[in-house]
Amino acid sequence: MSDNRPSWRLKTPPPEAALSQAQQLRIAQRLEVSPLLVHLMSLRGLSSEEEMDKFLSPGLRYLHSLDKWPDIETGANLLREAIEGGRKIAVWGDYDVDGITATALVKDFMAVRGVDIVHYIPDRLDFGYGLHQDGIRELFDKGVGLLLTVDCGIANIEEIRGAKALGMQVIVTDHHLPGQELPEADVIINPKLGGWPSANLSGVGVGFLLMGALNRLLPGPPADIRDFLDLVALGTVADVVPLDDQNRILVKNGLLLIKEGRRPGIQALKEISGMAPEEGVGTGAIGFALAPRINAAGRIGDPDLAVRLLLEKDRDEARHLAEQLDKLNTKRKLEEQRILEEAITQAESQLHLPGLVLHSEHWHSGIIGIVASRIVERFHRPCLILTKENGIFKGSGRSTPSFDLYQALLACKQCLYKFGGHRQAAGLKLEPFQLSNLKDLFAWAVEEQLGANPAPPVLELDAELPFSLIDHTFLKELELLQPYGQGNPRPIFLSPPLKVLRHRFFSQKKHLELHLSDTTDGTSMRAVAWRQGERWQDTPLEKQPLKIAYTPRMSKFNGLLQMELAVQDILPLE
Ligand SMILES: [Mn+2]
Repeated sequence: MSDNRPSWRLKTPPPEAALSQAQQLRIAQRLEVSPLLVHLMSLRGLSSEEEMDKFLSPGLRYLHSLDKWPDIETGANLLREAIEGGRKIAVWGDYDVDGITATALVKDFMAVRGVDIVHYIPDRLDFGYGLHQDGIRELFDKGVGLLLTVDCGIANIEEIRGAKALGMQVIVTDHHLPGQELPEADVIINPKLGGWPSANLSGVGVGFLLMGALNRLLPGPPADIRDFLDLVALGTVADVVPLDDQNRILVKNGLLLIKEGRRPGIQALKEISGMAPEEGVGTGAIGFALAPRINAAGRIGDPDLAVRLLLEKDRDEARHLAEQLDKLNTKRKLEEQRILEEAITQAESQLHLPGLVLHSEHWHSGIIGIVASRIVERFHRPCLILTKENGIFKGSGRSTPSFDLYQALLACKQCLYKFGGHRQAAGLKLEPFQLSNLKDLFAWAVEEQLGANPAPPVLELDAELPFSLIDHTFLKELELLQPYGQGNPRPIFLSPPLKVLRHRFFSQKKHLELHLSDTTDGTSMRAVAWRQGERWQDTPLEKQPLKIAYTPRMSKFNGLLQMELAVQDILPLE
């Protein structure tokens, strides 16, 4: 196997955010934070005291007012007319967390305003993502007169034409990239159409704005629209959209609601994931604990289970539903592990290629996407994973940061039956006889973009941080940078040269614990390198100085809360 050791690079601020030491110091004094925190914010592209203040305290007052968002008013008016005219409304969502939270948000808001609507989440295996004729017909037969899509619809030209032909009104809300042709909906609300204060909203974020506008139009006392931000945070984080200033405001405030645990369904998910009732939830906990359990419903079960959970008002019933999701998630994890092992074996036989195409006839199509992500993490090259369903290969692809997967699939389109997606992730279908063509064309397309020998991964470091500067105050300050996400990664620091006082491997030598002393100031700290035991097994760690790339944090150790360093990587100094 090739050596995947990342090369380390110390980040510098983008030119427009480069500050002199005097400027950093002045801003630090005004905001009452350390100059290092100001430096970390400039690395994230922030250049003024005002921007940094807003970043540290992103209050809801900083959200752009509703009339700044194109087409939201028009959509809200159409909804109001439909409600007043007694038209039955259906919301059509998606089976991932963004689509499920968006569906729950619309339904919950409408219920609070006394409007009863129906919802529809397509089945992943039978129909896949987006609208389909059978479902539209089903809704029509139920008397639905207005179809509102969330997190989907922008690509469903034919299906929306069909709905219109049946006499339905259609409002499309979506955040996916529009194609050449737009659907003939009554209103299309999509931040990717341009003119929006933020193009990065998630599906549930768009739904939230639309309900906010409708809230002002309906007669009677308005709902407190802030109550729905927990759903917005959940869907936005799970969809991994960039946390730009507007998304940061929505997410940071939504996470506070999740911490409070007011929505029984989210609270039950926290509990079943082993979190304390009032425990704070960061983007990490959403990614590792809450989102996978919601997604499990759509991957290998019934996505409706997750919608019901998020809408449930009764705490006992919510707990019961969360248990069901948890069971599905456990099943998903086992299945994922099995597929991953087979996929790794295949990948290892393809390491002479810059891109991987892995396939089997019996991998679960709801899980191959996650496995593709794991393969990319491990082998640092773009990967397509295919499985056979109804005699046809169905695949899911994941990309590396510098690679445009959608462009690569465009270059393979002559052998594909169907494909779609974006730079980082895509889906595809092909006839089995095209498999070897796909392998050739994909290898060629990857080499075309990346060259025959892809560059080693780069580990970006925020700043050099000697151990003597790590204290509780600094750790509290770091928390202000949360929530982390795209464009705002968790800071990773570079240590000065260190001496290893002692070390041990634990959990069947999977992990490595180190006691380290900073040679520049004599401070010692405990550090843990998770999942790196195997790698350092044969290195005489005490014999040589080394540097680490690390993140300091609070951790429970022997029942006590204490400071600990999470080690990303180790660099022995010869
Ligand atoms: Mn989405």
